[in-house]
Amino acid sequence: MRRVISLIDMDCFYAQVEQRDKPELWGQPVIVVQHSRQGVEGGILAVSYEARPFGVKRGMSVADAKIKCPHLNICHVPIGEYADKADIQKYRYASAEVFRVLNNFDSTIIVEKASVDEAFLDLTAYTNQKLEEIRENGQLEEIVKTSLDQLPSTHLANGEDVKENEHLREEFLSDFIESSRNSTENLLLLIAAITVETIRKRIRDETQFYCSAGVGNNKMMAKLVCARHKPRQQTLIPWRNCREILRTTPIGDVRGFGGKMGNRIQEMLNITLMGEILELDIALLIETFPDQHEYLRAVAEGLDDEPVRPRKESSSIAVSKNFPGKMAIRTTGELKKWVGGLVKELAKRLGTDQAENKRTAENLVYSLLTDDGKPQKTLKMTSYHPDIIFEQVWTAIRALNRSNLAKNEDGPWTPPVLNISLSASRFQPGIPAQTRAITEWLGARKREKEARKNAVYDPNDGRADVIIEEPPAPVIPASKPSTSGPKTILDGSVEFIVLDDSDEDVPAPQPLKKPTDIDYITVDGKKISKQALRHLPPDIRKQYEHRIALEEARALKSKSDAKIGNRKRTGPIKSPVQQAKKPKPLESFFKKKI
Ligand code: DCP
Ligand code: MG
Repeated sequence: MRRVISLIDMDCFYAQVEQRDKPELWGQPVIVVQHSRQGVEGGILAVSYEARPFGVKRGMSVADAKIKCPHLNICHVPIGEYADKADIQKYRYASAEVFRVLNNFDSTIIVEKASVDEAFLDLTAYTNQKLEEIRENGQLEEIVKTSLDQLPSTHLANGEDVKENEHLREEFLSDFIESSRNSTENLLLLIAAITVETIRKRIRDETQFYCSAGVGNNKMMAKLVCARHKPRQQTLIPWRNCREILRTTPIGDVRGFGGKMGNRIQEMLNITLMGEILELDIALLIETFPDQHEYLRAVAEGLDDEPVRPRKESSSIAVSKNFPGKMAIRTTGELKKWVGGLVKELAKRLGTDQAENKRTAENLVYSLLTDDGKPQKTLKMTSYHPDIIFEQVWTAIRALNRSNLAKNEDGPWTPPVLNISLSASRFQPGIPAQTRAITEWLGARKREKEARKNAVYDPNDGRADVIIEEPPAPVIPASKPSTSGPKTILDGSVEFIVLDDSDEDVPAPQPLKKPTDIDYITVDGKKISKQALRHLPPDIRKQYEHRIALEEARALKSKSDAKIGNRKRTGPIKSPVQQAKKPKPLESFFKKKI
């Protein structure tokens, strides 16, 4: 049985997001531009359909685009909070709105997120079920008769469709509808096309965004025909028309053949169109592509069995920054600054992802692109704390400097770095206590700042944004809270993080116990319960424990000094400069300004 697959692709997505933000831009030529750096305007990422007839294209310089379309409206991608780079979060949120519609439409439809603005839908089960219902209810004739009216933005891909007018569009569709009386396969596609019209309308109603779609028997054909009648249209490709469409399709237009593979086929076989593969001498095809000749012939016939995989979240979260040409990074200090900014951005995105999707990355891959290769390494992710991620990544990266000169922050970095990428992957369900402790400590600190005056106890387990305000009096729960996760407790002067981990029996915080100095340590001006220590990664915990021991020894010493006065002072008296405390490694670790 052939499958029923659709690809939905948002029209000029970033441009629509900007148009929705500024409604006066609807119907206007709009481009979305990467933010400028060092005064140079960034590249064009999205072009509204109103600007396209002027010849404005993605990748073109803004100056050229303005010459082509003088009344062009230019929108900029916001700059990130941490790194001087684009922040595409608002487009991601817009994308999430679209995916909410898709995921909620019907539970029998499999939705695969293919990119920020593209989704594959497997409608096989849905359309078969619908067809059964239609047959049971004797509605077949009615559906066939009314379907043309239900397909106002649908085109039938038959080769002639690219030059069709409205009259021809209806004629081609009517022929197909007629054929579906005797073909279950076509009837299923017809039901799918009507359903996709409904889904697109729902996306429009709920998000204001327009999109286009392709409907066919597999991912490759659905994707290929989606682009045929953009924007705000959809295209249906019946199985019998696949060969004809591929006959005239440039090889690079087919999904998976836009890169190296497509180029190799064109160069080695001296062809440009997908259909030409079927016209080649088969012996030549086997000789040139001994391992892939069968696959290539199948593609040229329109076959593709790649499943639609239910995928709501991306399988990796990555941040990356290019430093092309003269912008290449050449000093350790600059590299450190960028790695720091990217780590903060990554940590922020990972934190959001963790809260939304209740999952945690296990791996962290860094890579540095240089003219002399692309060193990369996979690290185990021990924490979502940006300082800890930075420490791990920077420790690994700093060893890559090949300069023979001083390797301090002012020193040179060779070879110059053209791109930095950090990617977190291998997501596992859940939030490990260790990660949670640190992430939520940071979250709790942020919330405390906002609600310092009134908040006493966060009953939302550190996970929700809600803080119950104005309780009758400062209350600290006397018994162990039933939910797991850190609790933030304020007694007016001292702020504590008390961790409640389900697999360890943590004594409940005792009401109104006034802390002694050694119940907590101070990091970055905040007092942290020592109970929190055992949730930290072992290496960090060791540093803490060492520091506590030092503090306790120091406290004892100053007590005894106070008793005996300064009589026993030995050694030379230190100057104020010498006396100025050297920052402790741990302190600087947590306070690091990067
Ligand atoms: N995008 C980007 N950089 C690229 C390609 C795309 O930042 N090299 C962003 C901007 C696009 C969005 O992703 O708006 C979706 O990409 P599409 O390829 O789907 O292009 P559009 O949605 O802009 O236009 P179309 O209507 O052709 O799909
Ligand atoms: Mg798009």
